[in-house]
Amino acid sequence: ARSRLRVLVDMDGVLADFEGGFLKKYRARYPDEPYISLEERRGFWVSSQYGQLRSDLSDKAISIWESKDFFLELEPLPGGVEAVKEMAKMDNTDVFICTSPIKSYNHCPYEKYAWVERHFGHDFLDQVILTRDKTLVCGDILIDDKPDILGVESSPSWEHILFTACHNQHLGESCPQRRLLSWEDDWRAILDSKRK
Ligand code: BVP
Repeated sequence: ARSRLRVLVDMDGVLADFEGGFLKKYRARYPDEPYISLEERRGFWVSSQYGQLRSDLSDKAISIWESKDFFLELEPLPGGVEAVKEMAKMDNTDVFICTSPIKSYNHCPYEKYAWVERHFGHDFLDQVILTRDKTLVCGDILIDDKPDILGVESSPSWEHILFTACHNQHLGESCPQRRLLSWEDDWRAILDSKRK
C-alpha cells in the first residue's frame, strides 16, 4: 500500500528524439546509402529494419548511436521535458526517468546523465534509473514507446502506457496498452486514473 503515485518515464522516443537524431546523423554520415524515412519505420529496432533493407546497413546504423555525442545531442521531443517537470511538482507524485543504455558503454550512460542535467538541471539526476530490465523497477505507470517490455519479472508492478512513435503508430489490436499519443495528449488524466 502506497499513497504516492510513482511514474516512470522512458527517455529515447519519449523525451529525446532518438529516431529523428538517428536519421539526421545517418544521412549525414552515409549520404549515398539508402535510408528509411520516419513514415516508413516499422518495428522498435532501427538496426533490424536497416538490416532488412540491406544486410550491411545494420552495422552502419549501429555505428551512429555508438558514436560520441549521439545521445547527448538528441533534441527533446515537443512538450516532454515540460510535462515531466510539471509532474515532478505535483502533490503526491514521484517521477523517474527509466532508460536502457546500450551495451556499448563508452559514451551512452555518461551522455544520458548529461542530457538530463542539461534539460532538467543537476538536482534531477536523483530521478534517473538506468537499467536493461525495466520489469524489475516498481512503479504505477511506465510511459514507454517500446511495445513489448519484457524481463525477468513476469508481472511488473506498472501499467505500461504506450507512447506513440513512428515505429509503433500502425500497430493495432496487437497492442493492448492504453496510449499516450504525444505530450499534447491528456497525460494528467492517465496519472489521475491511477491515483487511489
Ligand atoms: O539506448 C536505447 C537505444 C537502443 O536501445 C535502447 C532502448 O532503450 P529504451 O528506449 O527501451 O529505454 N537501441 C538499440 C538498437 C539496436 C541495437 Br543492435 C535499436 O535499433 N534501437 C534502439 O533504440
